[in-house]
Amino acid sequence: MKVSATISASGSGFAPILFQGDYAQQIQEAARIGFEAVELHIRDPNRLDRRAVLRSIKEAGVVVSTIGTGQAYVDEGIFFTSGNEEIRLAAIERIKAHVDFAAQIGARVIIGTIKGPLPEKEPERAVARARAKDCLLECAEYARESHTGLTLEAINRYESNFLNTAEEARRFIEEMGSPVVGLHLDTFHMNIEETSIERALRDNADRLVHIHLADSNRWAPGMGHLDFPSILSTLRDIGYEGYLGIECLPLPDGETAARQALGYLQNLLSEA
Ligand code: LER
Ligand code: MN
Repeated sequence: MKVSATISASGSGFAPILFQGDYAQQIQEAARIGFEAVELHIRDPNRLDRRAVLRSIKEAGVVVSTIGTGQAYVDEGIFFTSGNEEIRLAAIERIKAHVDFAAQIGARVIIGTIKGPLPEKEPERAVARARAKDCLLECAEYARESHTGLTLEAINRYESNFLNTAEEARRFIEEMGSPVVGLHLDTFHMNIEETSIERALRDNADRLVHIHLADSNRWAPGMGHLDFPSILSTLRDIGYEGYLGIECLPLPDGETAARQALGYLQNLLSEA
């Protein structure tokens, strides 16, 4: 299990990111602190200086584990469940652009908040859910053709009313039946939604492809009251070999949070 640092351009409404600013510089900074992998949160890959990012990844010798895509929803309002076809098509095109870049760098593409919210009542709710499934299936087929994986993230009820628990996300993945969509869990959301974080990890081990780590207060692991020794030993027990993406608030500042997360987790990982 390698620890991956979240990086994003500054100025997004999405806050729990360790390194914010110029991507190429922040990749160097994450590597300098000791991270072997990075998770790039990108609003629009078509507006990114991809060459500079590719150069920086190579120079820093880091792997890109994953690409976060939620900023397109938070900052631009495009999402899969929308009743407006233009908005749905824009969300699909955006994810396809992420897949193109991810295929180039061997990363997985995260489907988190871009899935969008559901209306409160039926029958509109079921219609929106089916729209999300169709959009995701189209993206999954595109990803499959370029040998790229997608991760579907369960997100807590205060941020989304669609796929809150590991079980709900897992069932949605199974209904879709695409081999390239895996389950993505996040300890911050799990702390709110799951009866037991460890049990949810065990029950869904066969689908788990990515995990975000943050403590109970969304500060770096070790700064709240989650039991990370137990969480990591469960991940080890279930044979999880993916990345540990540190998606936490950059508090008291990004570098301190990054050093805290990495030092704390490396210590736990070395106690095999
Ligand atoms: C949202 O809170 C979150 O956890 C992100 O990973 C969504 O993409
Ligand atoms: Mn997350």
